[in-house]
Amino acid sequence: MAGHVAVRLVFVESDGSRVPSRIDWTAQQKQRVRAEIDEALRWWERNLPLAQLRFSVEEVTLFTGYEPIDMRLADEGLWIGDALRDLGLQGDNYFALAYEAADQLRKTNDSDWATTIFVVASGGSNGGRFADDYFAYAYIGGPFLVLTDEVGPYQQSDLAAVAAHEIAHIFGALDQYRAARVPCERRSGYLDQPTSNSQSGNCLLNEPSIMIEPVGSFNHDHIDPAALAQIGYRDSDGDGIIDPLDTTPELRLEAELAATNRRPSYRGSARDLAFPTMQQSATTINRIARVEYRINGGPWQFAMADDGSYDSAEEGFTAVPPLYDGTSRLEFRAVNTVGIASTITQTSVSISGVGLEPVYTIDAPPVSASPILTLSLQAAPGVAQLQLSSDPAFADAPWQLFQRDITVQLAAPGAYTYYLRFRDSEGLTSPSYPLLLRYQPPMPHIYLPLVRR
Ligand SMILES: [Ca+2]
Ligand SMILES: [Ca+2]
Ligand SMILES: [Ca+2]
Ligand SMILES: [Zn+2]
Repeated sequence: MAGHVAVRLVFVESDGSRVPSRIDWTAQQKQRVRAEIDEALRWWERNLPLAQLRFSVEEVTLFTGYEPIDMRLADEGLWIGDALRDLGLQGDNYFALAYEAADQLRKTNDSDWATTIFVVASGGSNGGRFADDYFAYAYIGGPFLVLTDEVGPYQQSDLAAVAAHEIAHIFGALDQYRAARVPCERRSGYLDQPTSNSQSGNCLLNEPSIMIEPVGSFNHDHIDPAALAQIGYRDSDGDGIIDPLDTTPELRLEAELAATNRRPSYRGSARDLAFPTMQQSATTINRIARVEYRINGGPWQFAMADDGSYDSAEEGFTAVPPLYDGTSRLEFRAVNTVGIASTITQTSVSISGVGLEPVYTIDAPPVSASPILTLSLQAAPGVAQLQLSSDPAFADAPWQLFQRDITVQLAAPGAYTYYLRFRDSEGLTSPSYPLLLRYQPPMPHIYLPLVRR
């Protein structure tokens, strides 16, 4: 359970087309259920601080010809199939439809995961339970979970706690209460972890948990280590990045292309390597954040993504390093969205005919008391233009005429990295130079309260 999870919250409504409708949702009931679901989602976000967890909810009412609360678990496909076809999907296999619905939702929201929560109105019948007494269940690993609005023997105000328990199943956690009879050794989840806190058998752990008793655990934020490990929340090397997010990118330099403007260009690809899993196919939700290279150990230079932006787990890149005459050592690496870098791929190249590397001096005040800073520049003759940006790719930063003094205005107190590069009259660009700019205003005056008499 990590990253952005899109949730489709479905209020299932009987329309009387197959059997007479007995129960109708009211706006007030829907609002109450929505608030409880939101509470459950906030609970997980709060309790998994290393997971970068964020839920977004899309609420929808979908119709079925059946009265779902009067049905049994074995017949769930009838009303769930109706509801998913009401969403506009086609087909008979309701599990396939549920995966398709989740996949669509994930794509629309550009989220990492998606799931569906079906809530059925019980209208007080059978103590808020289905015909065979179920009131809340989920499929391990998804694609959906089901709740009645009155959650059976629980209080309506405990719907959040029950939903929190079911959501854990969606991400691989198994039940631990005695009656579920899950053996300690049964493994589950992305990390394939045992149920060591199960009450069935003599398990290693015996801790209060949302997977044993939802209500008290919900109120006291109790999730045992085994359930945490099953949902992937384990940090084996203690670096603050949980295992499924603790991934490393791989970089491949594929070609050195013919020189353009006397400088060779390089093409390659970078790919984030998923944390290994025993259970399902390996997946990473991290993306390549950038590919960069340095020349003779100088500052890191930004390589452009072939499709214009670094926004997926696999990216092609192209770079035209700003090289000058002589032999240069080039080191390439990829960095992912959790800040982990690939190993460095090194190459060297000799070029001539470009000229010698010009010398630039950039003087910036170490700390400025004003938000407006002045940079003093010295450059070789022939330098015509410069580009200054807080973006290492210089997107949207216009080339401006070279000046000896340029000013930067910072928005708020703090430290900022800016990048500066030059271009000569022949169109050759220099490497980009990172600048750390600090704006630290003097201590504010303390105003004494004005007393009116
Ligand atoms: Ca109805
Ligand atoms: Ca880690
Ligand atoms: Ca891309
Ligand atoms: Zn359960």
